[in-house]
Amino acid sequence: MLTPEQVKFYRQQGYLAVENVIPKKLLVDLCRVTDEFVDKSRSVETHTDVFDLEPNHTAEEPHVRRIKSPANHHSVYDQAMRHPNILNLVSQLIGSGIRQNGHKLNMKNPRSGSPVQWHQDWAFYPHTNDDLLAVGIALDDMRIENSCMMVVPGSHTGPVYNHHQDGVFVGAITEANFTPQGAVPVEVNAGGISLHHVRTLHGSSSNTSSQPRRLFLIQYCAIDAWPILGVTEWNQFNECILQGQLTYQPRMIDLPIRIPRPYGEKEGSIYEVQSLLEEPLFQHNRKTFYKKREISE
Ligand SMILES: O=C(O)CCC(=O)C(=O)O
Repeated sequence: MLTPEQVKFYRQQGYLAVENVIPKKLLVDLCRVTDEFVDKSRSVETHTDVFDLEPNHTAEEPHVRRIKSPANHHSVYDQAMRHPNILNLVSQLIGSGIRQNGHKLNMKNPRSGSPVQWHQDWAFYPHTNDDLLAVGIALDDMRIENSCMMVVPGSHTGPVYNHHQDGVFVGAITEANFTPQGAVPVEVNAGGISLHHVRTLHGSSSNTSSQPRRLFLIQYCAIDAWPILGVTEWNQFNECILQGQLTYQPRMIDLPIRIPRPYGEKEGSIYEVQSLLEEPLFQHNRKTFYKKREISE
């Protein structure tokens, strides 16, 4: 269980790191299965329903930047997504009725790894209330050196930023003078988790270190939060309920949203969509913290 101090920290700061959440055996299994997936990626040359590939991916040297929807492809990921150690903590923050609305395993190989530009998850999936958060299961120790996620504390109560450029959704903040003022690293050891609120500003740089960085991200929603962009497949939607009963009375909160979300010439993963961004703050293969402050090359 989270302590009252941890709950207070999450409510005030919009993020939290919790150590020792995933049992050792499950962590070992997650790492092993992930290695197996990377090995399988040798047989593909372009993005698939399972793999999002780094530009330098080859059969000899596989570079996967994301396993898409991993819990749909292997029971070990599904087990982790439903693990009571996680659901009990998430319940304390968004209530006991929980639905998941997506999962992905983001990987940054040593001395490579695409950056994820600053964004708010709320721009991708606004709901009738914002009791939504993402949990990141750390498969490796997450440190600033190997490009752990960065967040701006308290930003979950601030503005909803523009993620559009020339009328299309680019999945990253496009406001001219935006700088992630006060950003901090979310450092956590392998087997621990990060949690961030759906409106918290976050992103991560390229990995210039010699250590890998693998983060299994799972998005959890309060069961009474209804997706404003709608539901395409009703049975599938309900299969995503992890705890609690379906409700026909979504809870509505007065919150800013930005829709619609027309895509430009790039669709697919966040990396693809963000590649249209004209002024990315994180640069490829550089550990740029943000525009005006470079912490290392
Ligand atoms: O992998 C990361 O550091 C952040 C990922 C993220 O925010 C995303 O995939 O939406």
